Amino acid sequence: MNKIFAQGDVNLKAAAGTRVLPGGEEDVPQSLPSFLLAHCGDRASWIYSDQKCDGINNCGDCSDELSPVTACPPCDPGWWHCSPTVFQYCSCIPRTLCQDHVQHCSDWSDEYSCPGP
Ligand SMILES: [Ca+2]
Ligand SMILES: [Ca+2]
Repeated sequence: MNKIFAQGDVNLKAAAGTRVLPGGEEDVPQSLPSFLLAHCGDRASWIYSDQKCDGINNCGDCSDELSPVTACPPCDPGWWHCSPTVFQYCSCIPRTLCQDHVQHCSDWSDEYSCPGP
């Protein structure tokens, strides 16, 4: 006798708990609608669609924040455009990191040019 497992429900719950890892390492959950998901540049990793262009490096290679995979608008008003020195960001850093006496941009513009939050 063949049993039919309701795998969709199980996968959905597992996926909802895996937002921690940048660019989930596991397979794309088949049970999620494709519009909720976006592939990273290496195609093996994926993120939730709302993680695109949120300023955070979710894919690990910034492909969720930078072209060619993603066309993101310029930094939001609360962000400063520079080349970050920290892995977490891609082309903008939160202005809360400006004027804090710690280098967050490769050209130090967060400390010398950015007016602050
Ligand atoms: Ca992101
Ligand atoms: Ca800083």
